[in-house]
Amino acid sequence: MPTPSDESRPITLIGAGGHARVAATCARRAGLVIGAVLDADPDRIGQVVGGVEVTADDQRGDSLFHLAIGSNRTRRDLAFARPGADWATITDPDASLADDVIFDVGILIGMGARVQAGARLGRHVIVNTGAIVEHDCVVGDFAHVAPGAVLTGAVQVGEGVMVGAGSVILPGLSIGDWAVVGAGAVVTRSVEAGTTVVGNPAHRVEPRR
Ligand code: JB2
Repeated sequence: MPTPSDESRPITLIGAGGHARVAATCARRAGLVIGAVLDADPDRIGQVVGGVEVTADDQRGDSLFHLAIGSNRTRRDLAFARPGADWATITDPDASLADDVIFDVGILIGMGARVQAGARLGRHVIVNTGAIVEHDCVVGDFAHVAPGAVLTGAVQVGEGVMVGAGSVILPGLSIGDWAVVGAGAVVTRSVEAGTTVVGNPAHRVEPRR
């Protein structure tokens, strides 16, 4: 497993939206070099992200990449589309990490985020600005812990889960794969895979179409 932000090679960011600007900021603060920023949207070509001009998507195979896109499904699809790629983890220097955190690849840990003892983070996870992942939590591949969200101890977050901004998940609960926890929710019971919960205490709602 890589240690966070230990790369000296330039990183190619995939995506050039708001999340890429966050990733670029954290990377530069961590002393990492952004070598290229790729976007599939022609309207974004020529914009500047992290001091680098955005260029068109390509299939270069020799780079170190980071999937800088907020959509969990898009990060998953693009990770599978580049199976042999080398993925960089970006850790903001103002994040706090326990010594024994286990990291998979391609993770972003934002400004002021905290990840406590015994936590495990899956591949291409986002622990966004000021989020807290407490002791012994497991965060599944492609999940996003949005700004200010709190996973209290020993929470199990499945693959692709969106943990909304400012939400709180009480200790020992499980959030099933691809579930969505709405912003500000207080989750007091485990959440089934693929469902959306909102409110305090959190209750299930039909997802917006
Ligand atoms: O296959 C692709 C591809 N698919 C989408 N290749 C490349 N190189 N780029 C791709 N993209 C690009 O990701 C889109 O064309 C788009 O420019 C970018 C995603 O930007 P967007 O502005 O849609 O959102 P974001 O992912 O940067 O930020 C979202 O998620 C964050 C976590 C927003 O909701 C933010 O508010 C949020 N903080």
